[in-house]
Amino acid sequence: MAEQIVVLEQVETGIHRLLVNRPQALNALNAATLDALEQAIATVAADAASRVLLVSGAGDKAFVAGADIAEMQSLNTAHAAAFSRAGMRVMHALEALPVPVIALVNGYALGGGCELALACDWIIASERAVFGQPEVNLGIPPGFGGTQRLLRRVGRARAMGLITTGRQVRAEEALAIGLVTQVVPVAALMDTGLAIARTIAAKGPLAVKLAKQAVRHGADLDLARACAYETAQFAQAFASADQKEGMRAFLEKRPARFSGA
Ligand code: DAK
Repeated sequence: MAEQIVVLEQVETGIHRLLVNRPQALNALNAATLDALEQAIATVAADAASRVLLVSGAGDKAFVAGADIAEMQSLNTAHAAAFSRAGMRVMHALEALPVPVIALVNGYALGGGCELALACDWIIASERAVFGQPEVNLGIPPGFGGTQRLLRRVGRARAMGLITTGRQVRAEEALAIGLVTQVVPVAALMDTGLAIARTIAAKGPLAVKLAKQAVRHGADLDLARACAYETAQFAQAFASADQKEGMRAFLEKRPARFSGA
């Protein structure tokens, strides 16, 4: 059987890992990979038992080295638009997942690969991670939301500097500018992601989802509207069994048994 270009596996109850699996091309995103990613993300979205998604790349050289340049080079305008829409759909779908999504980046995360990592809620990097938006070297600007998500993650001046020069940054600099939240040895990357995933999976599932929505939507609103949104999310939690169980368990001095309802 042919190797799957995208592998979705359930690592543990509630914890999925999405693996981009084209190591021979440094996991570059071609149209088939984007389609497979879209399907896999839809599977996670439809799984009510899902709690956390980890995203990584196969092999030891790259998370994802970008959109597939070999496939892109001969695109006409119509195909380029279709390719761009497919990439945008993947990034939006990933970002819109109700559960936290963590990118585990080892090696190159360039162009569309950096954009894929940016569409995740946060990024944990190995010491060998390298980030960049080198599209200007190819005569194109970023096309999968990189100008907007990098801007929101690291600020305007830093995003502008990285995007217009194509300069690549290593893990330590990525940490210093807030592009990643943590840098760990290569061998510890998956275990670090799993440990965080387990911590999240043990919390009230509905509370985690409501909090994620508030952070995500609130980031694009002014403070007053964002706080009103948070109030609505907070109030919604009080219609849940999880809120009753969480508070009862605290008062009874025992661990909570959340159902996600
Ligand atoms: N696409 C296709 N193949 C790639 C690739 C890529 N992005 N990156 C690497 N590969 C392939 C190489 O061609 C090579 O294949 P073979 O020659 O073995 O067949 C294999 O992976 C190993 O790569 P190297 O031999 O180059 O490995 P090195 O260690 O020497 O170098 C590198 C690693 C990551 C520094 C180098 O491979 C590199 O510079 N890769 C390209 C990085 C890059 O420029 N990435 C950005 C791609 S542009 C759009 C929407 C979005 C986008 C565009 C349009 N629309 C609006 C339509 C997004 C654009 C991008 O992401």
